[in-house]
Amino acid sequence: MSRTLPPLTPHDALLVIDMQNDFVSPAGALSVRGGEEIIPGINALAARFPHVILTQDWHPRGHISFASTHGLQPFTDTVQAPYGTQTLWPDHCIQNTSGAALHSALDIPNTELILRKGFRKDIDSYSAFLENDRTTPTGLAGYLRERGLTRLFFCGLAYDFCVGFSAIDAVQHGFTAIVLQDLARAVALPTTVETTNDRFAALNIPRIHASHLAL
Ligand code: VGL
Ligand code: ZN
Repeated sequence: MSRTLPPLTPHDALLVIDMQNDFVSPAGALSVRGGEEIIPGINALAARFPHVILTQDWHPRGHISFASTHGLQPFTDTVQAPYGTQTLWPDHCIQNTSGAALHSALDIPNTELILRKGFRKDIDSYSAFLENDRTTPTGLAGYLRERGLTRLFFCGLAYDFCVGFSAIDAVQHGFTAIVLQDLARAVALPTTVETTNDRFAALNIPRIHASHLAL
């Protein structure tokens, strides 16, 4: 755990991952435990960041990642997609539904970009950079590069899926990534949190608390 970090610069961006009703609300379709409690901290941190980018999971009906599409069970069943094993989820974040909307308590007026991902019916996308086929780009790397945003701080949901994959891909695209552990919550399927922590460690991705950020 890092204790101090250099102060923020104009090259720093906060990426707020998938703070949508279906993940955040206890009654959401794919509710992540503790999702609501990180909202105030995210709002407060975002207000002090020079740049803020939000992501939105944005699936069509019948999406490949929905268990219902295959007549299978969410969380435990998987399918073999052309790109490999795809975990199956409850129907969630369907385009233009209230479940896909950003949570109403999220209050980040200085948001510069809302990036939608997972909109291709046959490819899921945990990462904000690369879809689950690991080859289809979302365009975010080019956007960040063109804007000179080089150091990226990650918070939101879910720690072990979209936050984790995004931070890892950020490093693999040449960006510096830092994860705000206290401002993220996990789905926590068996082994997913451990696997995420191991991958962060292997790539030297720091996990810090927002209070350790010298703003
Ligand atoms: C996510 C599972 C399915 C996430 C999105 O935001 O972490 N997890 N779709
Ligand atoms: Zn999804």
